Amino acid sequence: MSSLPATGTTTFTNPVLPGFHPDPSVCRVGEDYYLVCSSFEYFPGVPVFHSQDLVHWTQIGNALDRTSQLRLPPDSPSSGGIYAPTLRHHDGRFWLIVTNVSADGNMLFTATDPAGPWSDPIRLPGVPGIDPDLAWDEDGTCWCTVAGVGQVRLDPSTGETLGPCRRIWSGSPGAKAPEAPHLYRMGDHWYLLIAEGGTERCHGVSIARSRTPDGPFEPCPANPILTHRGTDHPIQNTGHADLVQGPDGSWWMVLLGVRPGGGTPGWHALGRETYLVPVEWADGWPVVGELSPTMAAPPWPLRPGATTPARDDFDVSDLAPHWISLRDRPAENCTTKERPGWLTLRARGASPDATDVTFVGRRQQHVSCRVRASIDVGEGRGGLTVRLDEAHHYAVEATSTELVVTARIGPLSTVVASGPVPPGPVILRVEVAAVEEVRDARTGPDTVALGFEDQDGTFRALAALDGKYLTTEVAGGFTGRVLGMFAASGSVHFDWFDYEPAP
Ligand code: 6LW
Repeated sequence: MSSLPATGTTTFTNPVLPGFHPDPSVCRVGEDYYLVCSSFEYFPGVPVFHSQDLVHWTQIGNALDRTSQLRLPPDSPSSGGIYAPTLRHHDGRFWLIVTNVSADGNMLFTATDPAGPWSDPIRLPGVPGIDPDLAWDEDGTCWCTVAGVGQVRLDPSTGETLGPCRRIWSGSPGAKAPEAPHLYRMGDHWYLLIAEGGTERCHGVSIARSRTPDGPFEPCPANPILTHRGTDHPIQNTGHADLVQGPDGSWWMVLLGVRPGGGTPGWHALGRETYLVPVEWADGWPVVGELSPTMAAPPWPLRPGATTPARDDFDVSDLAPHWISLRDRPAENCTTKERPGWLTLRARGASPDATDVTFVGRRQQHVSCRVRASIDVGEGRGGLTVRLDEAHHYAVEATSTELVVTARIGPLSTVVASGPVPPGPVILRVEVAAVEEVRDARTGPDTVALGFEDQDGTFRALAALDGKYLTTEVAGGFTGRVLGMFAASGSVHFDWFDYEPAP
């Protein structure tokens, strides 16, 4: 293997999966790596990524793309739904275990191709709690370990549990929320990796080991092996990790972290993102390398995969896998077939306040970015929205005569600005700009400007709003910003949608 990365670069950028991509779980099959994340109230759920270098990830599908696999009731809350998957490869198949906290609890899925199709769910009524992990020992016993930290043996072909769920570790004394367990056989030991301290600023990663998969577990004397709690590191909330070996046999960790911006307490808009960090071993324990926005490239060729183009013209009938909707996506409400070359959204809920609003969006992946969409509302009403959840969103909405900017922040909802529809094709635009200067403690992380384009392409902002209200520190929950199109009444057509990082 060449010692110089193929791209000639000597560094890579963290996060490796920017935007709302929390709770990463990774597995390796030969030269290929696959990674999955939590998806909460969004449909399709559990995005699946592929990489050959651990640095560049291409989305190849969503594991749960049928309502038979993913039931998200219309009234299920934001940040409900799908929590913390584990992805493993065993016995020639991919295994995905995940919790749907809004409907079916713990479930197991299998696939021969991680791009899909994935099986219908095998329900796991005997597996309690969240964050299920799967590991197999030499004699074929399947161990399912959950937050807490509990463990139960499982027949993965039926979902039947064999015996009771036993507590095998409680994490570090005094630390809250021991969760996100992953169990690995390495040499003579079984290692139990967990997150603890909660998924906010105190998050961290700890580990214990045992000679047998079910304990007793001996904690690492250096726990937590990774945390940024109590520091002013630009990457915070670091935790919920999974381990994997690089192509050269070196060890690496994927984990989640956030990038708070602005003044105090710091607000993060993009949700929990996926990071990559090297791991070395000393005295039989993992030692996590320094995590930073710019990292030394691994010693194998970097192999960038396909990137998502800035523009989606809606010229192909199936939506690309990065497009997500809320709770379900019935074909009659979201189609590229009604008007070829356009995405047609047919309204259900009357605004982004509604849990059943017809919405198609993508994750905000850059702290500064620009979204544009060409819209034809006909006699209907719809537009672009910047969404954290039903109770936290901004929108620029068009009718046949008027453009309106709305803001919903918790219980308060207001029309911020309005103006006449411009002549010619209507192009709505949103610009998110990270703050360049924190003027005082209350300076938000970014500004969200909403408006339209003149015929010469000039941006006409109708309003520019503080982005802090669309962050997890204000809204709560586990998700991140999603930028997208919605229909609030009638049928609304979109000719194209552009997402670009700001220059
Ligand atoms: C997840 C838990 C956590 O189940 O947050 O960061 C919860 N960790 O492990 C939701 O993502």
